[in-house]
Amino acid sequence: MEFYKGIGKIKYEGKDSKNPLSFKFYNPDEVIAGKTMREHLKFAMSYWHTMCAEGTDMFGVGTIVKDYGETDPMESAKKKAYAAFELMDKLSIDYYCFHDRDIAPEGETLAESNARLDVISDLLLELQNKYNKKVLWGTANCFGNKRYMHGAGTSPNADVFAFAAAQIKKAVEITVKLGGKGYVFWGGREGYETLLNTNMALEQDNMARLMRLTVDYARSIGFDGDFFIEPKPKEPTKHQYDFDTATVLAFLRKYGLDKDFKMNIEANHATLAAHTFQHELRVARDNNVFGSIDANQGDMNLGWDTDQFPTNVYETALCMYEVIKAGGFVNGGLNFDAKTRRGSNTSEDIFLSYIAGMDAFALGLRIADKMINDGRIDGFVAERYASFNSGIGKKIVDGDVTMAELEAYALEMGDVTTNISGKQEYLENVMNQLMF
Ligand code: XLS
Ligand code: NI
Ligand code: NI
Repeated sequence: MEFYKGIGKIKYEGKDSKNPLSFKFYNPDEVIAGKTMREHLKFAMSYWHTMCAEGTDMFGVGTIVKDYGETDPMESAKKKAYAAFELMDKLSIDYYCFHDRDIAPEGETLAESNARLDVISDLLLELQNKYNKKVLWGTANCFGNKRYMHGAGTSPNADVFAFAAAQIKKAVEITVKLGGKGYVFWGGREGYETLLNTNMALEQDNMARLMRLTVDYARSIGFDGDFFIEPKPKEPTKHQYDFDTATVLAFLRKYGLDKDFKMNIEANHATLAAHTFQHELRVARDNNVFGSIDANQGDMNLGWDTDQFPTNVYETALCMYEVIKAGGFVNGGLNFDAKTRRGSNTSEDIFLSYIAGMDAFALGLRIADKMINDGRIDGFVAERYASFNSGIGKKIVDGDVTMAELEAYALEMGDVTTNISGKQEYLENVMNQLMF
């Protein structure tokens, strides 16, 4: 059975092609800086947006039908799996990411939900082998069901904590069964609406307890991949604890979890935290916790997570620059945590959206490689800090100086006489020159 009829395998046709169903910039086997584009970019499909989301919003029902021709939820879940692999195959996407409830519908009881996951994960494993596809990461949806109205790991209700733990245990097992090298924590409702009813200290301690329990359990069943935590400052809760990379880092260090967790940075979440995407990536890279990316983009005029397919090449270029500088992906990759607009409601739109996103990142990779080879930007930054390579600067960096010595140095100097220009506009123009 074919779900995306009339759409064949998407091929690279180059930048002059006018065929909408072709890649203009993503040429999977082309080698850039010693690796194929496919290896650099490690594209993944998000099961929830691509296979499940029907275009609903706060004001209206779905505009896209995703029942795959079935009325029974389990039959629909099976067809969905077949459709998912057809789509990945046609788009040459090697990985996918999923929540437990995306792949198999929740049952009446936990036992029934788990049994359903067993059935569907058998099918997914079979399809992975047939199509040569892999799981990038798995996760548990601990935010959709009404039991999670006050959070999961941070719920004031211990029964909810226990239920979330049970759900995560199973999600980890399924991730391991499917060979995933990543497991994500996104604290969908791990935050608060008002401090008037919240014991923030206990909630954060409990979240750390849940993460520690998960790590220990996952390691005990042979999971040797990375745990990722995905920062987001707000939505759906007013204030989420995993606000941004810096906040999450402090949390992980406080609870001794920093050796097991890396960041899954999402572009739109950076925007919501009033940071650039590159800032979040840089903080992760500088602290050796860069892990994976949820590739999307927001809208600068809106204050919520619009999860649009990324098409802004300036952003993807600066992103790929950080990724290359971080040494590339190890267990992570580029997961398109993105959905077609409510008005883009055909199956073809899903393909056009992935093509747009993949081409934008392919361009980003090409430009990042140019930035690095060109060397003007890196060279400028190195030169800007050159005063720390010798003399008093070197002593400061080496920890080889006292306050009294610095005072003596400054007294002798009288005042600072030179400060070189930061040349922001020049560097922005270098970027344009490299891009166009
Ligand atoms: C929502 C998050 C979510 C995570 C996975 O804003 O981005 O989709 O990536 O739970
Ligand atoms: Ni995400
Ligand atoms: Ni998001």
